Amino acid sequence: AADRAFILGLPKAELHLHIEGSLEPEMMFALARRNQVTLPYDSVEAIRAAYQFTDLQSFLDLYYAGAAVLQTEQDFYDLTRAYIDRAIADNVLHAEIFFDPQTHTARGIAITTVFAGIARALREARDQQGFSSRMILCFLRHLSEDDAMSTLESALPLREDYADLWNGVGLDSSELGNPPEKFAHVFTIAQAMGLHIVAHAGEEGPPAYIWGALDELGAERIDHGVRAEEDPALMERLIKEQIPLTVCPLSNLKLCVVKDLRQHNLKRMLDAGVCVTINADDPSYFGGYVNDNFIACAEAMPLTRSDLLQLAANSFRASFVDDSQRDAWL
Ligand code: ES4
Ligand code: ZN
Repeated sequence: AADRAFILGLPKAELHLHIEGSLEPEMMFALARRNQVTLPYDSVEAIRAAYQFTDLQSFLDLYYAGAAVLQTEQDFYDLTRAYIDRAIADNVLHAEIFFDPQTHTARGIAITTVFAGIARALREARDQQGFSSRMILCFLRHLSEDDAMSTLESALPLREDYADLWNGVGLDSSELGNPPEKFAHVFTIAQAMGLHIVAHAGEEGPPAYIWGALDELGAERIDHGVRAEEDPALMERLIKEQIPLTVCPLSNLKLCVVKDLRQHNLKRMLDAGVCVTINADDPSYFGGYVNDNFIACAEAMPLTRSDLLQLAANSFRASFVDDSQRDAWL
């Protein structure tokens, strides 16, 4: 049996968490009612029953539809507040939270509404509970680079107001057919602005997309990256440069990236010396928060206490906080 108490007791950082993917069916229902949005489901159970995915796109279709209930600053606050409570329950001390402004601005929601709601919850949790966090603005790769550029421009005036939280940009959504190179220009500008860079790569896409994320976008961490194992030269680079992978095991299982967690390569990559971390991705859709991911891996692989300690340490090592903060956690 998995070392549940040991996992719960491990202080950890979460580095791959889409805030829109933490929207639980109960809140989706409540916000739909509050905002007079009609959902194509008549119960919370019906929503959960619909969460059976065959690949990334089959998930994204429901994820974007669900996000339509998020409309006001209070909605984004409530969503973030609920995530923080779950994270604190899992002994997460620090979270770097992805958000997808384009999912909301495309529906006429102002980007300031999105920033303000998320940030109010994060600052309140910092001040009242000592919960540390950052915000990573993600561009949707199924949209054009021009659209990403307009999004970055619309966020620019918010840089000072959110300097305590917003320190990075990322790339998510439909990977296949949307290689990193498509966004080289917007990431060059973001990097010149002093923002940290991450990108989803090697989830469904080939190792070439991981090379592209590193060399064309300047990614400092790779989100997922599980297909790196297919390319020995890439593995060598990830190990030599200690480029972190934010792996999301239950996500990989639910999206059929792997058939069974016993076949997942997380433990092999950890043993090879890759800086692997465990994360929840979209916990409401994939059936578990970060500790559920740790427990499922500990049962399937299995992981030793030393592996679990390494994974937790890696999460702090890979975080985008100042060295003094990082050293205090390690
Ligand atoms: C995502 Cl699992 C995953 N992959 C790519 N983009 C995403 N957005 C939210 N979850
Ligand atoms: Zn993700």
